[in-house]
Amino acid sequence: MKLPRLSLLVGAALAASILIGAPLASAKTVKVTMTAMETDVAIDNKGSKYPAWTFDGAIPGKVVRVTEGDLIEFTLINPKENKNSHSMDFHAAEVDVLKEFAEVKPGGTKKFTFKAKRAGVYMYHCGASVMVQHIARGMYGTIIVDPKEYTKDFPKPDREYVLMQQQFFPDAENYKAMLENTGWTNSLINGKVFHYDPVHDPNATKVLMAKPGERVRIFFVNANVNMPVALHPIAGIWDRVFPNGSPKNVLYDMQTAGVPVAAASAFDIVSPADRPTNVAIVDHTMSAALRGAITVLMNRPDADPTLGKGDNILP
Ligand SMILES: [Cu+2]
Repeated sequence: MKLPRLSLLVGAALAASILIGAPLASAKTVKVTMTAMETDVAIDNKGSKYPAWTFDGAIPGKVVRVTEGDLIEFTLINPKENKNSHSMDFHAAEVDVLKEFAEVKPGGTKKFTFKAKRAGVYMYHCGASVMVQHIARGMYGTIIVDPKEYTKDFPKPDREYVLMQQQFFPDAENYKAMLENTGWTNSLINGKVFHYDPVHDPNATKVLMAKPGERVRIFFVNANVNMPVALHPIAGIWDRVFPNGSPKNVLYDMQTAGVPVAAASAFDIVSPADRPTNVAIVDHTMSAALRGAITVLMNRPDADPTLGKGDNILP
């Protein structure tokens, strides 16, 4: 009689331990594949070409979006037609720089996995030597790790946009100038000079849009190789700033907030609900703003309902 009872107890304990571990079962496995491409891309609204190094042929690379706890299975393909080794450094990963982030020669492929343990917004970039050149030529992107749930302090926004800023060095081969921070002529926002600013560039056709009163969250990533960013919304105030995009880090009522090199933050703006307005999101560092780092956010009742929603966060 005693033995069956014991086995029941053991069985119950096993079931309990499995149940306690249950939340992990909801985490997803997300497969992400990128191909390093050495190719010409347009770096302004006129279509001027530049010999870029890219992930999948675009500056910046695609937005990777996962949820806290997810496992990312990543594959980097470096086609044999390329002349350089490339690599992947996800700032959201806690791994071994010499193993997971190692360089891949042309013709090679590398796979690694990591768990996205900490909610936030992070840069990813190529870390192959000379790293300054691989970033300055365009090998970077954004990975967003969403928290498992939104909260009162970290509410679900009405619209979301990703903005990545980069110092542009027209002499693509001169990595010494990149290291010495000389010779950069422009700031790129999501890969183009004045990408979303028809005020300063008549060739610009895009702006960010929202309806008056909506909460707009800007995931801002500083992909400059040397310069910090002072992000300010002209004619607005950041309702909240979340350094590193973490729900645990909340700053209220900020005019300007700094974003160091290779850092990222989430910036919330809620424009007045009773009138249409335009806001210019700038790196208030004047040498960057007037060289391309200005983005117009139009708040109007007839705002395009698809912009800043779903997959359309990097227009
Ligand atoms: Cu590279």
